[in-house]
Amino acid sequence: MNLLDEIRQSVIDGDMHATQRLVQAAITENLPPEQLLKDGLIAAMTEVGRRFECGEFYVPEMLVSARAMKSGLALLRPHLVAANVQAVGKVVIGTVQGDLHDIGKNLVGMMLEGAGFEVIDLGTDVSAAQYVTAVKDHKPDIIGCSALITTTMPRMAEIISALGEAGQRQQVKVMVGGAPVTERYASEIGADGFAPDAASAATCAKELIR
Ligand code: B1M
Repeated sequence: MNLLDEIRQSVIDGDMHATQRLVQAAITENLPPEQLLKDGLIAAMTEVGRRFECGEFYVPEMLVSARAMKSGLALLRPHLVAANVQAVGKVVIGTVQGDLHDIGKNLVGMMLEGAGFEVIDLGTDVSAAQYVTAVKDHKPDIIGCSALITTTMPRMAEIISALGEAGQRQQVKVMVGGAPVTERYASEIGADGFAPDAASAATCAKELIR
């Protein structure tokens, strides 16, 4: 196995220490940072997403892989910046106001990073006004809203209205998700994209910016 194969395998195995060691070795061997990102970390998370979608992996496996990917990305990031490698897009993500559930949202954020997006995480209990400010400050391609409680789902519609009132609706795509959210609800409130899980969130985000 070459170094890139080993990096991919370590992420798929969720072996954070091996990922760090191998990414460091690849950096020392002067492998191009962009190749390390695309053919190493992103390729591994694409495979993790595929395994999740076909039922081979479950949330715990996806979490440990995402943690390994993040640890490799942390070592690689300064080299990506130095080499001026651009993210594929920018996503501002958060859990909507009144809702403190963040496990799924964090997983979505990690899968988006694994797919090459820059992710700005606003945390939980995020108001429509905070989204509007974040769109102004960060100019993302996509905003992601997560809701886990049926009573907090309407906050998503309020966020979409607030973006319209602030004249920002044409600037950003809105992706929604969370256990009680459905494709039908997403379309009723005028969201651009819906994903039922973290793996498909990464696919959906890529489609939204295409
Ligand atoms: Co809460 N809780 N909880 N809880 N909790 C639920 C959601 C609930 C279904 C439990 C139940 O009653 N059976 C219920 C909601 C019922 C309803 O809405 N009708 C509930 C309730 C009622 C509450 C409280 C009100 C309880 C109380 O205090 N009386 C309270 C609310 C607090 C608040 O938010 N204001 C509360 C509190 C908590 C804890 C703090 C204890 C804890 C959260 C810890 C944390 O997140 N840091 C908690 C937990 C853990 C749960 C359950 C057990 C698990 C949620 C979870 O993390 N799932 C949950 C019951 C359940 O789901 N079985 C429950 C794992 C996670 C990986 O999945 O979040 O669905 P999920 O994310 C998936 C997809 O949905 C999707 O991708 C993710 C990964 O594949 N996805 C997106 C998520 N966001 C996305 C965004 C996208 C795209 C996809 O695009 C942007």
